[in-house]
Amino acid sequence: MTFKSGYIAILGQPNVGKSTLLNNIIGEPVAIVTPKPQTTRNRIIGILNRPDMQAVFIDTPGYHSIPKLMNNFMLSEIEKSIDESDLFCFLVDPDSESPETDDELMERLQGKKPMVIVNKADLLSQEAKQKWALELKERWGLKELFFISAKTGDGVEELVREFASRLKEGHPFFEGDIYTELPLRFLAAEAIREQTMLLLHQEVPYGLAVEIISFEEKPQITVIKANIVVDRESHKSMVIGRNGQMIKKIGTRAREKIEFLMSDQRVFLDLFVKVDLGWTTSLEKLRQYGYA
Ligand SMILES: Nc1nc2c(ncn2[C@@H]2O[C@H](COP(=O)(O)OP(=O)(O)OP(=O)(O)O)[C@@H](O)[C@H]2O)c(=O)[nH]1
Ligand SMILES: [Mg+2]
Repeated sequence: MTFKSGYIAILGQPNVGKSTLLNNIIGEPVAIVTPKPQTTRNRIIGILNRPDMQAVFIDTPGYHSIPKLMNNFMLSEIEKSIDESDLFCFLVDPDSESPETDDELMERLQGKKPMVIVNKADLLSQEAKQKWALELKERWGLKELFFISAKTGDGVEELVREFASRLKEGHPFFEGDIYTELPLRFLAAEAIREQTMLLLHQEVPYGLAVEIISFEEKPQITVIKANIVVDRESHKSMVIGRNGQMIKKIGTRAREKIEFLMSDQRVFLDLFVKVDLGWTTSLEKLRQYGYA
């Protein structure tokens, strides 16, 4: 039996469902998902191990070009992912408000034969699918186009089989049966950021970061202390909530997710709020919170 392996980058504009697709393929909630654009900030590795292949997926931040410091970091994460990968999944929302951004990314992927995938097909009628298939094929001169629903899983297994047929023969990159090589500290910080984003509806998300203060794995329990960092004084009270109700809720939900990621080991999570005025505009601060 020939064994195949390779890196597959998942690319596309914010909110198209890249992280949902990664999680569906891997079968674990490795990347955080929220209804808000620009959820993913770092490259997220998910490893699919099958008897005849190891496919290493890289979920990337949403492709966009608003000139801000954080975005420069996110764009560099996208660039690295493109350089490292053998295959390219280009997720599109055909009804995108910014089709020119898709054109830009398509230009960047010139010569790399990206597989163009329309996600959220569960929201499209049969007629809409036909219409978009025609339009997108003509716009980019495509021979084929894939329709999937990362949320329901429709079309995902067919897609994975397509990757398998396109990957080259090679050895596994990662030993054992691990599904990611991201450290638990990072996954825990992401789980806290995810629950904060899900529970807060204002503009807090963009100035939000999570800083792990300590992470102690004891025999019976893992004790994690973390700061939820906001960039404005007024955001502190939103995160805390009336009588501390909000931060308590964030803590409970994030702890449950971290326990799940740690195969149901017990976790004690202690959360604090830290105001770091305008941190998103300082290169040094970005580095401090892991965005460099
Ligand atoms: N109906 C439907 N919703 C989906 C599908 N895939 C993703 N979503 C939803 O779309 C939203 C964004 O999903 P994400 O996976 O976070 O999108 P993303 O591309 O990773 O977003 P960024 O990290 O911000 O770039 C979430 O609310 C998902 O539940 C799908 O196939 N169908
Ligand atoms: Mg994402």
